[in-house]
Amino acid sequence: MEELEFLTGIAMQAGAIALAEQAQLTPDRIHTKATQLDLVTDADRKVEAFLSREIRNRFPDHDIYGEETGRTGDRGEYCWIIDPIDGTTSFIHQLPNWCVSIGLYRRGEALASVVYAPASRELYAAEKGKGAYCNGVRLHVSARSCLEESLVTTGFSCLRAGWQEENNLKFFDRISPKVAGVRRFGSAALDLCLVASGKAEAFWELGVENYDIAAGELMVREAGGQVTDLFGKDQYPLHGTLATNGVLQDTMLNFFQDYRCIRK
Ligand code: 2AM
Ligand code: CA
Repeated sequence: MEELEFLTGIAMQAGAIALAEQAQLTPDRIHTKATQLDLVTDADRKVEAFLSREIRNRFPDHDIYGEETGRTGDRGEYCWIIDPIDGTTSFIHQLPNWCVSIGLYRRGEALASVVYAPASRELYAAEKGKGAYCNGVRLHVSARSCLEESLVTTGFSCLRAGWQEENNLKFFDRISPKVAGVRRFGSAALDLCLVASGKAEAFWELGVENYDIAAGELMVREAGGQVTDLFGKDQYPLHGTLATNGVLQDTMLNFFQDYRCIRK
């Protein structure tokens, strides 16, 4: 698919730009967004500007929706959803758990996606109906069905957004004793890739946005997994997000029976 080849190329170039920026990141290049905890760097903006420019040049009729600049274009058929750096806090702290995440959608349906983690040189790519791959190797979700043997990942974007009630701590407290381990890496896109890779059995989040999961959700589905909201329906990420190997979807959904969505 022409678009996936293009997507792979620009994601790798974007990753190289971000990696170079990370090496010379200084406090004056870090800024706050909605709150003191919500950070953006010059690198996020530079990478998004690069990706938007490349996409616009190649596909002038397509819409673009990016974390830092919002939506451009209103044709509504094709839309490229960009998270220039997913895991910005890790990026700022010189940790490796961040990535460039891009999904191509047609009328709301994911067609192709790429997640590139430059620090580990992992390039995840998926195409609808054609599978998901990491550095060319086909991905499959894990077959584990026993919750006690399962590794799950989550995040606390809701705390960063200042949620007082119905935040993720309740579910973290509930799920932690029932599984082999909970990991919190700080990048929803990479967490979804871990589920797709069969390294983690599940991922849940309450407060992430479309651009955090736009690429990773196709990765999970093309690797044989399942993605729903926390009610088991398809209103994710608005009503929370749950991705599993499929086998554990209902088991994990049981933890959220009293979940109340406070987002509109
Ligand atoms: P980011 O690094 O691009 O902000 C961590 O739990 C995950 O939540 C990351 O994917 C992070 O993406 C995202 N996240 C954290 N706070 C967020 C916010 N206020 N809005 C959207 N996504 C957020
Ligand atoms: Ca993000």
